[in-house]
Amino acid sequence: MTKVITYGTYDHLHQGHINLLKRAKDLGDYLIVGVTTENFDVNRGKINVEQSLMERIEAVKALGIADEVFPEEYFGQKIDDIKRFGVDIFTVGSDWEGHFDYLKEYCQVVYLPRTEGISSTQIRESQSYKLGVVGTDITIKKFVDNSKYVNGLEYNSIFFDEDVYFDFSNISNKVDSYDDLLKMNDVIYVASRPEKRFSYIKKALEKGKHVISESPLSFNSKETKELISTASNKNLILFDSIKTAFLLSFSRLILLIKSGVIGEVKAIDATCTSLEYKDWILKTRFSDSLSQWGPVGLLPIFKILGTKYKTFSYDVYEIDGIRNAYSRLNFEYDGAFASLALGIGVKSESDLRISGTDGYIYVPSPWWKSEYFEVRYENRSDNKPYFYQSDGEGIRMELVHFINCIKKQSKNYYVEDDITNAITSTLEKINNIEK
Ligand code: C2G
Repeated sequence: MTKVITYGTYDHLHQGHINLLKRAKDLGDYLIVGVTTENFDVNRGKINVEQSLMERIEAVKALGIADEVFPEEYFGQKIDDIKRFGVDIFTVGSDWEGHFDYLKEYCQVVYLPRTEGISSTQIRESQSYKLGVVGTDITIKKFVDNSKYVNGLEYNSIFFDEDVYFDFSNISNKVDSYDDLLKMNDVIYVASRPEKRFSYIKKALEKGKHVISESPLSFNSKETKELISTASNKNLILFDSIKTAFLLSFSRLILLIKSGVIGEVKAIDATCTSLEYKDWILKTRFSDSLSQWGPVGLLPIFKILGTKYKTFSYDVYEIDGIRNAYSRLNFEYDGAFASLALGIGVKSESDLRISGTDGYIYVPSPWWKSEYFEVRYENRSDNKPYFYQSDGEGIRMELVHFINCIKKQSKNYYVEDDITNAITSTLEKINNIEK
């Protein structure tokens, strides 16, 4: 019996895939098909896959061509599989010509002709959304750069609503008014100063546009609730943009904690500081430590301990005339504490520690974009490092999820509405008193 093996993502299974699977089957008597997992695809730079692993496996199985279907999870697995299944022929489409020649040591390698004129990318791009940007925040650069990697989203134009501080010369197509921006685009990215976000978001939603906005959406609980309910009533997607939530390492860390690897969580200590944009903030008064760092700092606390803290206290300090340039926030929960230090005029070790009854998790500085963390125990030999690659500091995955939510009319489950509301209401408590 001649055993043949082939691999693929098979996102939105199409005629090209089907032709290839038939040709592969014709090479022998028994066809084995490896379907890539989400994790493996992200690691090999394929971030736009829309269907889940189960959906893709089911679709391949339903064709009835393959005798066996299984997940492909890691680099190097092909060698293992070939040995494990006793494979005679490895095959893929001619787009991979030469790439898998290293497998010739283990079996015959055949590159089959590819079907021209059809691809998963084409199917995913068949509905592409035009992206308009409003604001002057430094994050715009990274955001527009990373949007290029996302199928179904196409940067279109920008409205600078005030004098720009940074060199945005790489960003083309400036428009003269927010109304023009709304007319030309399907989705709006709001990166203005915090106090202007509410009115931009509100107007965009009223015009039927999906919105992704820097966080916090507002410093007023009523306003944030209003935006969330307007979006929901109009079946529009509103994303409270906190990139860290989409970092693979951060989302895996949350799952690990929920599965009990460090026991019961008793304390969370997070520090977020940077001097990088101090000059900008001093000159433009664009933000302070609370608006700059508050949402990301609060994210692990609310994700792990929930949004219903028992007590909340804080201290804020002025530096160089910036109100709230350094702040410390303390939360008390039933049986747990959390503390947060946020600074734009102070530099400190910006790490994250989550302490539990069995051990703790350490995420090194700068933890909000770290691809690495460690689970540590009393007995050091039990310590375990974790590494998860995420290109684009979470922005790419965030945009992919944003587009998927628009297409599937589903909710953002990385930053849920109760977290968005709790971020606003917590920052509001400080702002009300500090005004
Ligand atoms: N294919 C094809 N014709 C097309 C599109 C795809 O023959 N028009 C083939 C590809 O060459 C591949 C298979 O269909 O052999 C699956 O394609 P994808 O789902 O795009 O998967 P791919 O990224 O090519 O993964 O470990 C994974 C493998 O390396 C291949």
